[in-house]
Amino acid sequence: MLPKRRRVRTGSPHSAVTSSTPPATRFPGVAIYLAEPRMGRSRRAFLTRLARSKSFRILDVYSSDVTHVVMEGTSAKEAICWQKSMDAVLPGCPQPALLDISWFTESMAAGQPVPEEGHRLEVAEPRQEPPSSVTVPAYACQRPSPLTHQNTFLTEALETLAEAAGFEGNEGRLLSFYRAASVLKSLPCPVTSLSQLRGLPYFGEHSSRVIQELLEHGTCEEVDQVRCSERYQTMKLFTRVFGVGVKTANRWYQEGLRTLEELREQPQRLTQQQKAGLQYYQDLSTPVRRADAEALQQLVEAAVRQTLPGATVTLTGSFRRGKLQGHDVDFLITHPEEGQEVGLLPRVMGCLQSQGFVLYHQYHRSHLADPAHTLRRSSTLDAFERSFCIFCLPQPQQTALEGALHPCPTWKAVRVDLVVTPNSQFPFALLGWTGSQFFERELRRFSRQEKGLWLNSHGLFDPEQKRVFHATSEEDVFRLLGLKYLPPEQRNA
Ligand code: DCP
Ligand code: MG
Repeated sequence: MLPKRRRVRTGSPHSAVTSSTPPATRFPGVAIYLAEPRMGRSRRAFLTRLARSKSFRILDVYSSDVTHVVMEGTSAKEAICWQKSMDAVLPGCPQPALLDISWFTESMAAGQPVPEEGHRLEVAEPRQEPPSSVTVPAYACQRPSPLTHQNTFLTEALETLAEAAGFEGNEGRLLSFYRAASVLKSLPCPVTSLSQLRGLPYFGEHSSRVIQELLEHGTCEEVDQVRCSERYQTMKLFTRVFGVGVKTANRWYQEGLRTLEELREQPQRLTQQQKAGLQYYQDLSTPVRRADAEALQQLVEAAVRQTLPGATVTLTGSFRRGKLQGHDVDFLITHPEEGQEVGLLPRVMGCLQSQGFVLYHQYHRSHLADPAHTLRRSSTLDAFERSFCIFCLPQPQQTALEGALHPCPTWKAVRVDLVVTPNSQFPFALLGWTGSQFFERELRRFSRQEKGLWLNSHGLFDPEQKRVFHATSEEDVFRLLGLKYLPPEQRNA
């Protein structure tokens, strides 16, 4: 393990209350004892100050008051031995929870005690050691990435830095942080020590330093600074507006704009899409729930059935990967008989509009005159017939009493993407629109770099042999690429 850092940070616990004067505590049921053996005295003193600055109760001496014993770099076997020796000194003492340092660092980051599950030193075997002994394949499409994982606290920090790099147009840095975060998402256990990163792909000096700081202090100064900065907050605010990408947000920022009100005052510089985005900003920045996605699926299915019997509607995007919330709802429409789908979307939109479900939509005609052309361009943008919409989704009716107590709006604006694909391209479109965005990026990179093939949402192309591959399912596409099949819920890279 790398040496622990001992630098003094602005506003850090070094400047907080001294260990001899414990302050008022906010969590009366929690009295922590930091067991020193592997921790070292100065680190223990640092962690004590950190915890007290966050109003946790830390006991300097082990006693019957202790409810939580925290250890670092200690196996469960060693922890139990330690506990037995304490029991010998203080017989009859109630048994405290024996916890790994990961419980402590997560609690510090959360500002309150987190659940103990997953942090207990209770197995009569050595602590689960490094995923560094776990082999992690280099591409995200070669490994399962479940929806929930063990390292959220670390991946969120790395993803903030990736996002900030994206705002500065620094693609290399963005990818480095996303790749490192994605590796952590696929690990079977929480990272509690830097040594566990050894041998993992994409952990360079910078990402490792961020993880080290998070593990030692519960926070990372660089990440905190980014999150608090005017630049990051404004770029986030602007890029959340429907129709605003990083380039536009950056231009507005450089021109001195900082708020949505300032944007609204200058309608002449906004596209129709951005105007709609601002108009419904509040609703659109509220996560869409799975129940909303299912209600929308019923609306879209009814309109599609009415317009073209036999046509199918498939929910894609984050909801297909099992997420309970998303920023929009993505649907893929096709018909088993190739050609029947041509010109379908304007008719479906007309049907939905006549029922009052469409607040805004932008229709894109298909550019599929030559499907192989889109592959030869190796483009990541697809050329399907599609509509970027804002739907007016009726909300469940309230009873009179509920309405009187907590009146809720009767409808909600929701972003919806409708994409139409010819049946022969459906497996590629389904794979391409299921995501995650990073997973797709990795899949295309793997195809190109490892197999010499170009993949996008229209198909798979061999540029040397000038050959387009056929597939009838997603499983076929994985097989063609020589990859083990990953179901949608394992593509949350
Ligand atoms: N997609 C892609 N490349 C892009 C944009 C999208 O590969 N530049 C694919 C992968 C995405 C899918 O399309 O998962 C749907 O795009 P969304 O932006 O709707 O992303 P998600 O549905 O995954 O997430 P969210 O919950 O934010 O909507
Ligand atoms: Mg989506």
